[in-house]
Amino acid sequence: MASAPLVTHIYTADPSAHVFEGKIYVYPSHDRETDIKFNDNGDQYDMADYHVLSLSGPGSEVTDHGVALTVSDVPWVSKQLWAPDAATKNGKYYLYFPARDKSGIFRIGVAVADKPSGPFKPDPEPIPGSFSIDPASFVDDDGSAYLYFGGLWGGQLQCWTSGKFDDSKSGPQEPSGNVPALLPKVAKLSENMHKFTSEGVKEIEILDEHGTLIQADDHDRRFFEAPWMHKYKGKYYFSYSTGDTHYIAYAIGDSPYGPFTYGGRILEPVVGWTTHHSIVEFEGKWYLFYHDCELSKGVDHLRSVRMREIVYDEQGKISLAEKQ
Ligand code: FUB
Repeated sequence: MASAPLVTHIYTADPSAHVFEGKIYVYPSHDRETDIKFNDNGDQYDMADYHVLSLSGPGSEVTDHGVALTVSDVPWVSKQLWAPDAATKNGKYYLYFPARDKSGIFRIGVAVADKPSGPFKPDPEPIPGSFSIDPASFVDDDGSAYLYFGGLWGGQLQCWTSGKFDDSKSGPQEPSGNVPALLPKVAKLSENMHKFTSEGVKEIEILDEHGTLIQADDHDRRFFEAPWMHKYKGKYYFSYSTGDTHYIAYAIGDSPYGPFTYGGRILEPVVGWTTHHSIVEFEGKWYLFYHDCELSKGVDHLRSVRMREIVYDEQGKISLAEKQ
């Protein structure tokens, strides 16, 4: 059973949900109409600002807090404000967002606010050492904060295999054959949440049931984009989109750095090419936030955010709750 879009007055996508100050706040991309032709590089995802949504609980009215950050506010950005996320620490709220810099390379920026709804004031430069797309923040029980990121094809993760940006690998390319798939990334955030620590950027290993890295040709299970981290009963759940096979999958580990063992799928393909989600606990129940293109009748870059309850079985396996 599909849920209703959270809002219908604007198109929204890539929902990152958190409980802040007793309410659910959702940090989505703000999709807009464009004449840019669809391509596998994602040029049609030409978003220019962010709105923050909030609701006091499932089924309640959703507030659109208006523009929280716009492309012209950020000196280093040229275009494409893609999937953001937010975190809180030290009484402040931090918005993490990917965008192309003036040379067309995706970087990740941070912007700060006093309230979860913003408005957010961006740092003048991207986070040093950041690259690719889809930042997802996670603050562990001990206060340590992490940023997960990465996305293939238009997200440029494959351009960084040598440690330097290689433009010849731009576009819909990735390794193939029986070699390990490209791995998503994680970096521990500094105490002030504006930088990566000196630990630098690490790779997130996703293993199959035999303890072997998921292979590049295994498009049903390999990481593509949309990383998310949540913790359930002391275990770390790393979930992600499989891109061209259109699943939301997850893998379970004992540390925020992994390794993670593939656990299954949370969401089957939705209407539209992309799929992207977040998972959050609210008042003892767990919810999946995701998007699809039903409202726009299948236009891939005009998406709408929805939410559904999820449940865990005794082994910690996730499924959609039957009754919504
Ligand atoms: O919204 C633009 C891109 O589409 C996101 O960064 C990806 O995760 C995909 O949802």
